[in-house]
Amino acid sequence: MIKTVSTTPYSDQKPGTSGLRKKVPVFQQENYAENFIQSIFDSLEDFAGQTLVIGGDGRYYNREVIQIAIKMAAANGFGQVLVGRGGILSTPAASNVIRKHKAFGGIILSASHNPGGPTEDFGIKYNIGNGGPAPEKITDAIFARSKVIDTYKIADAADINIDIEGTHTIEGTKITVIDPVADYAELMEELFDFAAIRAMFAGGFRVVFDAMSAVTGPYAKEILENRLGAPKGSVLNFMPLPDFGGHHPDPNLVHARALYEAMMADDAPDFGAASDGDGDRNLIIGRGIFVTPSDSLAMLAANAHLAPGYSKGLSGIARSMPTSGAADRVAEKLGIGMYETPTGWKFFGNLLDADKVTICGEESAGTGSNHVREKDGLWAVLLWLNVLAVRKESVLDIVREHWAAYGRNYYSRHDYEEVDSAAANGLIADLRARLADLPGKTFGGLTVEKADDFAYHDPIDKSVSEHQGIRILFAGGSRIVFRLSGTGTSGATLRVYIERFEPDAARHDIETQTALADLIAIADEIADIKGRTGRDAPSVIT
Ligand code: VG1
Ligand code: CO
Repeated sequence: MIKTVSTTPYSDQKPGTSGLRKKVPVFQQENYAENFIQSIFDSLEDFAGQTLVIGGDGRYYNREVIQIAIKMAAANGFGQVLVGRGGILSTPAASNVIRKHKAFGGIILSASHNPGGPTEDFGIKYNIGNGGPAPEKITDAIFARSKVIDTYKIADAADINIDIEGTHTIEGTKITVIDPVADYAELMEELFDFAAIRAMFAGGFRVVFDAMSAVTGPYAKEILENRLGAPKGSVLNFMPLPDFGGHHPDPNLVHARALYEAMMADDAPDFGAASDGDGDRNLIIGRGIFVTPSDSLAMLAANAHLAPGYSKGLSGIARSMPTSGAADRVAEKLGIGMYETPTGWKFFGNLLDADKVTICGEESAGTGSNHVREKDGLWAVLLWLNVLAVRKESVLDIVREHWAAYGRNYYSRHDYEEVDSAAANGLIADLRARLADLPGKTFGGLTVEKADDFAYHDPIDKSVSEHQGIRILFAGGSRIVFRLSGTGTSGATLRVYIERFEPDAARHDIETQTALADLIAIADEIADIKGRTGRDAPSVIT
C-alpha cells in the first residue's frame, strides 16, 4: 500500500556546496528526511519507471534513511532501485553505477569528510543522470519545494534486507541489492595498467592506504590488496564504521597526522594515501614529501598520458577558483583549455559532459576525471601508482622535477571553524564593499593588482553563479582568497586560501608557512581576521 502522509515544511533544507548537511538529531526530527527526499522527487520530471541508485558512506543513520528512500522511491513510481549492499556506495562508485546502469539519478547519503555518530553529521545529496551532483538549478528547486511541501508518499512495506545481494519488489518497483565494489573495480581496471602496478608491488614497492574507517575500505582492500597484490595489511582502518572510529574522516595533515608522521620516517613506505568519509577525496604523501592537492592535480595532469585510460591525452583541465594555478601552467604547456570554476564538483559536470576537460581538481583534496562525475579518491591514488610504475622514480623526484620545470606554487589553506556567523558574514561583506579601493594599494611590499568577487559564467549552459569568493591578486602572481564554507553544520567556517608562485628552483625548499608568512600577515591585515573572529590562529591549516 502506498501512503500519502501529511507533513509540515522545514525552513532550513537548503543544499550547500554538496547536498544538505545537518547534525543527525536535525535529520531525526519528524519527517525531516522524508520531506527532503520528497522535495527532490517533486523537483524532477518524467522518472516514472526509471532507475534510481541509492547508497551512502555507512555513517550513523545511513541504514535508516536507506530504507526510507527505498520505500519512497517505490511509492513515487521509480521502476527500479539499485542499492549498495549494506547501504554502502562510495560517492564515486555511486556516480559510476548511475552512469553504467543508465539510471535517472541517485541519492547519496553522506556528509563526506564531516564526523559521524549520533550527535555528528549526516547528509543527503541528489545526483543526476550523468552521475554528477545536481546543478544549482535543481538544488534551488529542491529548496523551494521543501519550504512548501505538505505531503510525501511512502510504501507501507517491510524493510528490505540490504545485507544480502538479491532482488525484491515493493509496489511493483524492483529493488536490487548490488555489490558496491564490483562495477567500480572493473572501471579502474579499464583505466589503469594493473599489470604494471602489480609488478611494481611485486618488486617490493611499499604502499600504505588509510581508509579512515570510512567507505573506501572495501574498495581499497579489493583493488590494492586482492587485485594488485599489495601485501595484506597495506590498507589500514578498512572497516567502515558508523562513527569512523570517533575520528574526523578528512584526509588532511591534521586528521591523517599519523600517516603523515609515518611517511616522514627514514624507513617509510614508498607511497602513502588516504581517503575521506565518502571516498571522493585523496591524500597523497610520498616518502618524505606531502603533495598538496593543487600540486597533485597539476602533476597528474602532466603525467596522465602514461595511464592507458588517458593515453590519448587530455582535452582540457578544470580547477576550482581557490585551487592553485599550478595546473594552469600544465594546460598552457600542453596547449589545452583551462577552466576556473566555483568551489564544488557540481560545476565540473557540464565541462566534462561537453568534453571540454578530462581532468578536474580542487585544493580540498579532490581530483577526478571524465570516468565519473564526482571527484574520486582511489582513482587519484591509482593514477599516481600507475605514473610511479611507469616512471620508476620516487614521488619526491617527480615532485622536484615538476617544480623545476613549471615553478612551484606555495599554497596553504587556513580554516577558522565554527566562528560566529554574523562575524564571518560581516568580514566578507566588508571586504566586498572595499574591493574597488584595493587595487594599487600596497601591503607589506606587495601591491594589489586586482580584487573581485568571483562570479562564474558557465560556458555550456550560460548559467551565472555569483559571490563565489573574494579574490585579492597581487602583482607577481601571489593571491589571497576568502570564502565561507558551504558544508559546515555549526556556525560559519572562514576559509583563507594563500598562494605564492616561485619560479626559481633554488627557492623550492622553503617550509610552506614560512614561504607564505608575508601573505598570511597581509590576509589578517586586510580582513582583520583576528579582530573579527576573536581567534589568534586558524583551527586547521592544510
Ligand atoms: C568543501 C571544499 C570543496 C568540496 C566540498 C565537498 O566545501 O572546500 O572543495 O567540493 O567541501 O567535498 P566548502 O563549501 O566547505 O568549502 V566533500 O568530500 O565534503 O563532498
Ligand atoms: Co567527500
